[in-house]
Amino acid sequence: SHQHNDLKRDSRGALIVLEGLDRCGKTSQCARLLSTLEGLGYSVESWRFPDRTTGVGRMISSYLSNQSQLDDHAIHLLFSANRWEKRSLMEAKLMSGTTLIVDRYSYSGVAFSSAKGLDFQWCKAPEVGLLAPDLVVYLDISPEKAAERGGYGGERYEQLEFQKKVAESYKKLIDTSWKTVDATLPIEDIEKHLKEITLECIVECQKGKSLS
Ligand code: DGP
Ligand code: NA
Ligand code: NA
Repeated sequence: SHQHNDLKRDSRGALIVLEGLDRCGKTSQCARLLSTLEGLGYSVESWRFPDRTTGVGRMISSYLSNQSQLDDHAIHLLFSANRWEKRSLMEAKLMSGTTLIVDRYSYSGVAFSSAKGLDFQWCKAPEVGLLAPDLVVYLDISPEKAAERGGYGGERYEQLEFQKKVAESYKKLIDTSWKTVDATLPIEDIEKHLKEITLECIVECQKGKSLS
C-alpha cells in the first residue's frame, strides 16, 4: 500500500560492524551475510576498512605491505582519517535506507594501535564523532587457532605474537552491547547466528531508532 511504501522509504538502514583478529573469517562471513540479506530483499552494501581505494587508503596499504614506514601515531591517524573521509557517504546511505555491513571499524583502530603500546584513550580520541554502529559482532577466535588456519597474508600485523596483543586489546573494548560469535564453529552455523542477530538489528532500525 501507499502507507507501507512511505514507511519503507522513511526507515533507515542499520550500521552493522564485524570485528575480530586477522583470519577470524570476518571477510567471508560479510560476503555471505550480504548475499543473504540481498536475497531477502533488503537494500544492503558491504564495506570494509581500511578502504584501500582512496588516496589515504593507498598510503595505508603501502604501510601494511611494508613498502613504507610510518610513525605509529601517524598511521593511526591515517586509519582514522580513512573512516572520516567515508563518514558523509555512510550517513547518506543509512538515511536512504541502505544497511551497511562493515568489515572492521574504529574498534580495529583502537585494538591494533594500542597493541603497539599506544595509549588507549589517545587511540580512541580521533574516532569520536564517527557514526556509532547499531550492532558490533565480534568473531571470537584465539590467536593460536587463527594462526593455525594458515595463510596469514604476510602483511605487517599478521604475526602470532602481535595478534595475541590485539586479542588483549579487543578484550578491553568489548562491552555488553556487542554480540560475540564463536568463530571456530562450522561456517554455516556462524552464518546462521549472524543472520539472526543482524535481522533483529535491522528490524529495530526500521522502527525508527535514531542514528547516533
Ligand atoms: P584487512 O584489510 O581487514 O585485512 O585489514 C588490514 C590490517 O589492518 C589488519 O591487520 C587489521 C589492521 N587494521 C584495520 N584497521 C586498523 C586501524 O584502524 N588501525 C590499525 N593500526 N590497524 C588496523
Ligand atoms: Na589482514
Ligand atoms: Na580481513
